[in-house]
Amino acid sequence: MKRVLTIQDISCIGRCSLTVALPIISAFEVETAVIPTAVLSQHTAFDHFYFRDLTEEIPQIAAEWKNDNECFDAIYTGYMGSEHQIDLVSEFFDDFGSESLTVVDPAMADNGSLYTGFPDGFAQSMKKLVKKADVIIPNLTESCLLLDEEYDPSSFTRDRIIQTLKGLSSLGCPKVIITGISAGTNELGAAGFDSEKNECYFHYNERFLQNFHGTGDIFSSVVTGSMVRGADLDRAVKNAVDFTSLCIRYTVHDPDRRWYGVNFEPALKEIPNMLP
Ligand code: PXL
Repeated sequence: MKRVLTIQDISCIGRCSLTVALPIISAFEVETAVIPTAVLSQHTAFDHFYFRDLTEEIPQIAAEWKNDNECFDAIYTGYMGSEHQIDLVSEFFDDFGSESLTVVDPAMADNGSLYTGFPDGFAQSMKKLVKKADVIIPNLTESCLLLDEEYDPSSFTRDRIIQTLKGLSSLGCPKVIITGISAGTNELGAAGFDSEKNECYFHYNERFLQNFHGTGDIFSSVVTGSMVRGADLDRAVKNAVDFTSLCIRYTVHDPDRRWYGVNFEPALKEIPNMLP
């Protein structure tokens, strides 16, 4: 059985980060190990939350694992609780990542702004991790932050998206996926660039009126599960777009609960059909 390690926070309520990565990657029939980067009562888009940083635990966990020569087919990182934590995870990649597919979701911003609690320089720190990744999965806001560009959603024509994919790849990452792009008013999807094949992929599905929280983490979990089970980038992007869209379809009748994440649970049964 393949084995993934995912490093991100556990938000006790709000269906994001570990509470979606674990069930989704497990549904790919992949063993899923975790390092929680922080414990939150609920994610930071709620107007109040308790936050307990777990940065100091990371080197201690790593030391135990080094002893046993633990290794992983993939390491997938998401929300990081602090800049120091990014440095520790970057060291973790050096120690454990040489044989692994490294997937970095620079989960730090959306709709033009950084998530609550992150300092202005956070994106500069995140670049260090992006440079070490095999696959990165930013949304449009995170793409602009990583490239030090202004965020102007109306400027994202197909050509600009291709230029952005290539710009991100030249930071040092061979495969790039940008999420949350649209082809027209009724479609929402993602674009991928595989620099080794010099190919771009665009996949879209239905666009819903309401935005729901946590969909980026669902998307990245499906990309990781798909790739570790042998899907190429094109297939992984299609799986993630279709699965995320299906989850939203199961949730649209419940717009008042948008901060509680999407109803991904009834969609899990589709995962076996996504394997190559
Ligand atoms: O879904 C991204 C995410 C993950 N973890 C925490 C968050 C967010 C986005 O707001 O606050 C704690």
